[in-house]
Amino acid sequence: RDMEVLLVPFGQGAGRPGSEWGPEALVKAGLLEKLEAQGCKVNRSWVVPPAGSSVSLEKVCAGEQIGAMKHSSSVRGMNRLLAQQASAAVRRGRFPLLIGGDHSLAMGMLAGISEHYRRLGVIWLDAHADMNTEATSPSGNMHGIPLAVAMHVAELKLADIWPRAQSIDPRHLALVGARDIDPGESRLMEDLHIRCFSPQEIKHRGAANTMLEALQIAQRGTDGIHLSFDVDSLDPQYVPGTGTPVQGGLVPGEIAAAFGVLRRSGKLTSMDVVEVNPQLDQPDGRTARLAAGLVASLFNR
Ligand code: DIR
Ligand code: MN
Ligand code: MN
Ligand code: MN
Repeated sequence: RDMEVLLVPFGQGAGRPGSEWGPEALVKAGLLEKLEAQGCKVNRSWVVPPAGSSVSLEKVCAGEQIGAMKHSSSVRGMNRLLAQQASAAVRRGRFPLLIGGDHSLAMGMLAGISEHYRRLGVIWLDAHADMNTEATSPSGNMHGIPLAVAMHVAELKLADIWPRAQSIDPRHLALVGARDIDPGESRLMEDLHIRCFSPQEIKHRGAANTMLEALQIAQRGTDGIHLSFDVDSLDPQYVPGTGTPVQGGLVPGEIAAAFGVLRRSGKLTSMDVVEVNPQLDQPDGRTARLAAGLVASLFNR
């Protein structure tokens, strides 16, 4: 498989620092070598603002603050750069794999990809629902709003990030592993009839069965499927290195089984792995190693 690995050392969408070191940790954990060993052609690029300094980041990202959201202008600026790269990767016929970084980066990814996959299905593997709006966000953190942005129900729209973007239809979205849902998110999920598979349901029915149903939701009537993998979907005992841990999460075997379903389907057209925070990880880097192994397993032939 011809892959475009987009390494984005950016964490300003999260409430605490550290996820900007995620790409380095995942590379160090051998993710790219694993992919290559499995026969993937890995084209890698670091997506950083020109000149790489925080000063130029602010310049690139100049713009007004949106409501009370923190770092909203730099998050938007970073996502514009990312959308451009993601779109270019699809145009070249490559599979875009984003390595973040915090989950606000999914906005740039979905913006760029949706230029090509106009009816994009999305599988969102996360402890959270990530569909607060600027009005409902209890934290002001941009990593809590990407799905509301993607569905064009927030103030910020995908089209503000990438002009040729297409919004995500809630009927083509499946949430997997969510167990920490804010009141505004819960209302939106009801209003839009969004399917959410809780860890409880996954444990009861089995991870493979659950993912089969999630896959059907993302596949029916769509022309591509994006998998968004927030590592906090896993239980904190396995992923100490993430910024917003929530008890009662999935075990690695459940993610592996769910990924097996996705791998065998051959339907994924893009992916991100986000919210690895090496500053919070154990010294042995176990969170990055676990995430690297699971991501690589998706592309094993
Ligand atoms: C919370 C946390 N719902 C918020 N969101 C996180 O800040 O809006 N998403 N951590 O991954
Ligand atoms: Mn998330
Ligand atoms: Mn999360
Ligand atoms: Mn209704």
